Amino acid sequence: MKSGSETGLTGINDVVSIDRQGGIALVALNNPPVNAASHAVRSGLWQAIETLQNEPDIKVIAIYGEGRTFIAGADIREFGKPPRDPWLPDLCNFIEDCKTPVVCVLHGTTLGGGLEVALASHARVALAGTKVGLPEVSLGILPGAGGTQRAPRLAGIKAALDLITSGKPISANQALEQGLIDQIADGAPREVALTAARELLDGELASRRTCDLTVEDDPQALTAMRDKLAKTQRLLFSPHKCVDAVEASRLPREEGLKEERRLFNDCMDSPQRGGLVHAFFAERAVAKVPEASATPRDIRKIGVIGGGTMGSGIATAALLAGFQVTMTERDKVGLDRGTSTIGANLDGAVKRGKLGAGARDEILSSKLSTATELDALSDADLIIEAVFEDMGVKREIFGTLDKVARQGAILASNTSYLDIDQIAAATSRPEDVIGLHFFSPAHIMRLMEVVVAEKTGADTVATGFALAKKLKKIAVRSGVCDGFIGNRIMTFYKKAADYMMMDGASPEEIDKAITGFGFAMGPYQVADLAGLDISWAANKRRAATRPAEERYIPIADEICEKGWFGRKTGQGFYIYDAEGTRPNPAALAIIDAERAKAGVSPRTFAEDEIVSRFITAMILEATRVLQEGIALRPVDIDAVFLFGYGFPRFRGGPMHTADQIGAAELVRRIEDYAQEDAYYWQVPALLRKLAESGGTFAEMNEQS
Ligand code: TC6
Repeated sequence: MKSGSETGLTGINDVVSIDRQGGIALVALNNPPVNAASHAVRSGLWQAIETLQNEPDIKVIAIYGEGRTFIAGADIREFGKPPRDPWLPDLCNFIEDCKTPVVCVLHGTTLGGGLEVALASHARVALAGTKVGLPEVSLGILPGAGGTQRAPRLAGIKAALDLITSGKPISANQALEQGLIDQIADGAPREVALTAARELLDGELASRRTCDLTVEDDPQALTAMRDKLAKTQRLLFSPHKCVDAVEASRLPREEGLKEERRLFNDCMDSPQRGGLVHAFFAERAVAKVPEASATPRDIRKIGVIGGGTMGSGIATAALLAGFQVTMTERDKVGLDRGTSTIGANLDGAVKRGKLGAGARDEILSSKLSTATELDALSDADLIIEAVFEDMGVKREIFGTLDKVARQGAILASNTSYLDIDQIAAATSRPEDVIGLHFFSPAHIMRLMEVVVAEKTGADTVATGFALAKKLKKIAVRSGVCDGFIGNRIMTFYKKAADYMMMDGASPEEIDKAITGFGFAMGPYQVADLAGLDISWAANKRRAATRPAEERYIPIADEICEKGWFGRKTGQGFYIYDAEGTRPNPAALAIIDAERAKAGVSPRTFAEDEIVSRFITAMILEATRVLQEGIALRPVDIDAVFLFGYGFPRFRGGPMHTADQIGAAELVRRIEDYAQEDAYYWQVPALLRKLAESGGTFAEMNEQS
């Protein structure tokens, strides 16, 4: 402790200080950016409580946070490192046992360990607008600082189960209704802390120990939650442990806390925790790009060229973020179709609670305009082209934009494969040209690849990232190559699936193995949903440059030749009709015929072999993308697959998974598979280097 006095400020350490105001001690936390309960915060708070409870003049202790939030949780960066005393659970018990009443003032996003500190104190006041929650489950753990024991005591078992197993924050009003907090107040945290302390002294605010409350048993709520999780969170570990821990709140405090600790440790040991924490940081790490320090251009008006599914989705995303949008199409029919798709998208947003019912029509009438000429985009700050994938058409459009767009406007293409350098070369201002690759449905999917061409300006890149933030999307920087990061890797691993299909596995078996790994959909379910005609067109485009050594599987092309493009035509690899979804016997017949033609005698593939080949292929191509510098770091590839391709979050992404498997084992697998097809299965130099040096992709993230 630096100094002490009867009145005035005492600095406990760099992040915790005490201000004595008569009989009231205000304890301020100041650990930017989110007041995470780091070791310094925990030890500072411990010392503050220890000191103050031994000062007879101090009648109330009020804890509040400086900056944008009260404690937003345990410091996630300390996870996996050796624990340092005091532990958060011990600190919470220490606060609960404190002889002097303790009140916490909550503001911002009081989450996880932050809410647990508050639940352990003797009264809680939240600033209006505060969000509170126990999001630990989304990091693969449970609220292990007494949250599973104290939340049920205050809010009941059912509300605690919902809060803890969903991980979703609730509003201060909901928290008040549930009994998690005692009061909502207006003002600055310090001022509210002083008032709350005075009210506590006057008896206007009640003070009580949460552990003294008894939990009303609710076996029905526990069973209902277990049933729900068995269906919806089958593959996840921690949600089920959360329920067990809440159930233990029926025990006396010490026994319940012991059980919570046991279950918490099980979660900490689960590999899912590592994957989920990696995903949390991946989401934030991708914004750290070389161009981050450039000043983004001001974007207010957005032009979207094309009213198809993609164009309408992009326009919807922009409208939902409050931008003024002009959509162009070739004719009125196209515009009507686009406008009605946007209307339907906005209806969906209303249904999902993202938009108020009245706002839909207001947006359509005041924020959206349409035109059949590109001239209408002359005042747009950013123009996003989303027409079909044809280089000639795109170059023509960009040539025209070069003439009509205002100076300083950003010209973006939503192409999923094509060369942005070539598109940029159709203009006289390549520094303004960039790829903004959205994923369908564009108003829902969180990923956006920001494709940086050779001459793209740093401020153009920074604008892409700033736009993504406004659209609530996760932007990942990609270099130029066929398919950029995501589609390039997908095109490669899809071939591994096709080879297994040709050699004996059915599309259904492959999809089942991949969904069993945790993907929301298998590759053939995805292909049917995306439209088989899309990959058919890409296959035709690539046919001329396809290397002679490459094994080519024409099964999907033949399905397309029948006019079956997947879901949109009612059949593809599967049939979609009133009887439900099932394997398409005609597609299976095509597969049989192709095998016979190629002289393949089909063999069986176990589920783990399917997963191994699929994931190894994904990592193989991802490693090439990395060594070519298309992706900046392994974590960028993880983010692309987590947020754009349904990679199971609890596995942290392909590169995090690669580290779990180990580079040496991956090399061994590739060399093994290469005995059948030495052209497809080639060990990338970077992977071999990691295998030889014992290095990891995680280390590459840290070094970058
Ligand atoms: C827990 O409490 C367990 C308890 C039991 C123990 C026994 N730790 O998201 P932003 C960083 S588990 C360390 O961009 P926002 C973040 O990485 C925890 N660092 O801001 C970023 O750093 P960068 C339960 C953290 O305003 C910076 O802060 N709590 C933590 O959009 C800004 O973050 C949670 O799960 C942390 N806990 O959103 C809450 N939190 O600038 C996790 C953030 O170097 N956090 N950082 O990249 C969040 O949900 C959000 O960060 C937010 C603020 C809503 C608090």
